[in-house]
Amino acid sequence: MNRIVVEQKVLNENQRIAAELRERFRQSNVFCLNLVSSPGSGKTSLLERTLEAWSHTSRVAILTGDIQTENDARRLARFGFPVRQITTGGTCHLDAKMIQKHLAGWNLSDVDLLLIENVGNLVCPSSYDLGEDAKVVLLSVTEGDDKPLKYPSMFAKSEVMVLNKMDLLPYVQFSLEQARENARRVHPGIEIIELSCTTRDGLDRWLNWLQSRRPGTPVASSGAGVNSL
Ligand SMILES: Nc1nc2c(ncn2[C@@H]2O[C@H](COP(=O)(O)OP(=O)(O)OP(=O)(O)O)[C@@H](O)[C@H]2O)c(=O)[nH]1
Ligand SMILES: [Mg+2]
Repeated sequence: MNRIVVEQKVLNENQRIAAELRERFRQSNVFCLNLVSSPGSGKTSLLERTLEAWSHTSRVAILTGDIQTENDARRLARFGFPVRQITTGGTCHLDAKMIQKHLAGWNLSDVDLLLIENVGNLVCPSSYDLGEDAKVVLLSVTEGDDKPLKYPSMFAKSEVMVLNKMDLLPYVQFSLEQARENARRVHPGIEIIELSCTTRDGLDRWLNWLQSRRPGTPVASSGAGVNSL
């Protein structure tokens, strides 16, 4: 019983800070995406493929969450955009306060698109609003097509499901049809984008979705993400 009361307070406080962040993003015209998935589904890989498609002059910034390491920030820093690692020290999700703290010193009027990579976890991040415009959930074909039903909150709250590692489809027991149906059972309107961060097939659909959702996001430089599944 006590645990429920404490959780409620934490979530209310998070909601308050998330609302402040959302207002700041609105005032600075920043479009913010929160990428969520199990560990290893390919969040950092998708960000790598996305950043490499854009010119360095694009007004993009990235916050990446991890329980312990700075590996992801190091991977993403290679593309020349401002990147900050949020190391949670054990906490299994990002919260709005962490975002607020790690935005310090960044002038949001210089940013059109803020990409947040959440900690790899298909449960907890769904409870913590970060002030984002949209959540994007990644599911890789190695994880099983039943995941939308087993972890419904994450899929219900996400605008898009990116089905990643499509290059591995021939080698695993994963029904695309079932995965799509399961996702639509928990979220009838969910957008589904199938791609492979390794082969880059399907990446154009992801880049096009970003463009359509937020006109003004960078256009892919020629040759990037041109293959379709
Ligand atoms: N075959 C294949 N491997 C992929 C693909 N995308 C990512 N990987 C591999 O999957 C592993 C995990 O990818 P990451 O991008 O680090 O995944 P993540 O979701 O950021 O992981 P966490 O930050 O630990 O939650 C790496 O070895 C990637 O090379 C893909 O499309 N196909
Ligand atoms: Mg990562």
